[in-house]
Amino acid sequence: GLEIVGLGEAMVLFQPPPGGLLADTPAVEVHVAGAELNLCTAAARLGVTTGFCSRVGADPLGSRVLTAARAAGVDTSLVTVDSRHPTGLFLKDVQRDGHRRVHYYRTGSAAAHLDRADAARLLTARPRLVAVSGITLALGPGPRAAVESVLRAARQAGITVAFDPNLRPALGDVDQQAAGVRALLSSVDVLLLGTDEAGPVLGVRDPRDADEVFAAAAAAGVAETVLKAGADGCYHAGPHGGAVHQPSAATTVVDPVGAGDAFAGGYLAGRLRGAPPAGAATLGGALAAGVVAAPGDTAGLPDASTAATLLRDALAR
Ligand code: KDG
Repeated sequence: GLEIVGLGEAMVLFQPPPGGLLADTPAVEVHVAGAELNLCTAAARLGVTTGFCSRVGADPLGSRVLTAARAAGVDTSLVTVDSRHPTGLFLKDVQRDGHRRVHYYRTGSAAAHLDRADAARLLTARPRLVAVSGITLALGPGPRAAVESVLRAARQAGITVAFDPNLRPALGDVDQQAAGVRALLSSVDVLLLGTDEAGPVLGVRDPRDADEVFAAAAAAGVAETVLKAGADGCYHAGPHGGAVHQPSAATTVVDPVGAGDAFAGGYLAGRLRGAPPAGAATLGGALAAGVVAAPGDTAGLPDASTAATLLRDALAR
């Protein structure tokens, strides 16, 4: 069976090569991306069996998503091909000051038509862990219902729920997205969130006060929390519950998008294989450092043999 299944939308990403801008680049790089697929790609690199549950269009971009997922070792038998709606795409611009902007072309996409039927398909696969994010909640009522029905059934089915709010200003009002996430927290086992998300999602006063963030998440019913602090690394649970800081392993930053997903994939893979939070966070941090050093969302992940060594180290911690 599958250990991790990600539920969400994958898209094709068109991005100028490093240093280029959409406004005048003569050529773009083409990548496949999507938070939950990125997470599965990272976990698969570590040898964890992963699957992706989604819909793509019956078009070349859909083929490209499927091909990339399979090449990454991610099972696609839970992806359906929708002949009536297209595969979504997005463009990414990394400005000269390092600021990035995404432009989505995903309204009405195949994955925007996810619904309870997809949840039912996912549940029949009986993964050990399901990875979902706030992005899917923001895609519309159908996708939201898909996430809700997976979460409702998960505990009974013995499936661990990992959740990343992934608040996306380009998808609409962030406070509304945060409220949607908050409503589901009592069904979440592992919450991985960014410091910029802790305020809107958990209502904490100081999002960099990791102990306050952990306490607020626990009060909302979350068993395990990881706070991602970007260039400042992360905070994971210590042996006695309190938050422990871990510095970032990144040395070169080319494109930070996708780092959170790689971190989550590494962290969850480590936890599934029995690593303590500290080891899992080190593993996630190592994968994230690779991803930020390369364009695209998953380029820069370590090769399988380096990944195996990182996993062994994580288990030894
Ligand atoms: O975390 C990276 C994602 O944001 C990116 O891959 C695109 O899934 C995506 C989204 O909806 O923003």
